[in-house]
Amino acid sequence: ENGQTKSIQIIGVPVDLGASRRGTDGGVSAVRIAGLGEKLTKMGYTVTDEVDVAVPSKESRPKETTGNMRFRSEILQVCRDLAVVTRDALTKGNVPLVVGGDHSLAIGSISGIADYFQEKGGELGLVWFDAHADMNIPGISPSGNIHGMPLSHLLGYGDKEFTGILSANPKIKSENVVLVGVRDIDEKEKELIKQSGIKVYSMRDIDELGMSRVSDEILEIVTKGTVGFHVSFDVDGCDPEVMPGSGTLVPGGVTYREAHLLLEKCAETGLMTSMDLVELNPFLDKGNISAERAVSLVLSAFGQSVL
Ligand code: 4U7
Ligand code: MN
Ligand code: MN
Ligand code: MN
Repeated sequence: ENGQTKSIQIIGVPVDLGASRRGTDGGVSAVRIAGLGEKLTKMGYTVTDEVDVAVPSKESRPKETTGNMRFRSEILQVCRDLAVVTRDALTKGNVPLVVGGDHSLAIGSISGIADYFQEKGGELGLVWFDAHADMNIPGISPSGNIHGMPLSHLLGYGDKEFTGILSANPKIKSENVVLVGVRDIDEKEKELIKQSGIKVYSMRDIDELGMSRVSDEILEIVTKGTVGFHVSFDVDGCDPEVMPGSGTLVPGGVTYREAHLLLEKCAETGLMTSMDLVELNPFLDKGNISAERAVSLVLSAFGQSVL
């Protein structure tokens, strides 16, 4: 397309410690079996050696059925390791494509990416596609599950060790963040969202304005004053009929076509720096349909078009 081949590094993070339900660790395999690497190569990308971040299994760790931040130390280690991996990928000229795993991993992936650009004096934009806001912090979270807490920590709220991965600075500024697809927010989480000032496009906004206009508005926000933007794509932002293979389904979500449109428009800006694909759970899926659809969506984000 532009003559020069872009290089992508797929980073597997088989973590499910951040969620109550077992099985998101299998999301990494599901996406690979659906042909992610091969299909990106077919599009003309160079896909460099895939790497995995090591994650302990729930069964190998002492039980933690309650608590403010379940499996805190294990997930902190995973996020610290992952941050170094995403930062190094960018240093080597590769676009990090992080495949999970539950959404707790985004604290690590985005910390590494934001740190890389911060070092160069640039701010990172962030599109957070999700049925949930992921703005809980320990003490207000109703579940203690860290997959409900990544966005707050990237904005500098919550546990100091998680906000301080690689550097003490908040990784993302609230003015550079947009949440889209949201339809399930906890009571106290709502207050933190308001306090933070991040822009939220709910399902109602998509209904009223249409995904085309919503996407344009989102992209204006995340590209304004930034070096580019990361897309953190939680598959549960899509409707459960589109993505049955996920653990925290909420009816009334984004359609398959709307999700494609948003991601096609992300690609068109030429400013997407990196992406997470999270919350796939193949044990809840019908065949491997959710992973196959997720791969197709990722291809759109990387510029696949019909013509
Ligand atoms: B996901 C929840 F209470 N808000 O914090 C919580 F409803 O990464 C769900 O978006 C979080 O899938 C969902 O546990 C996290 C709950
Ligand atoms: Mn999420
Ligand atoms: Mn979610
Ligand atoms: Mn989920």
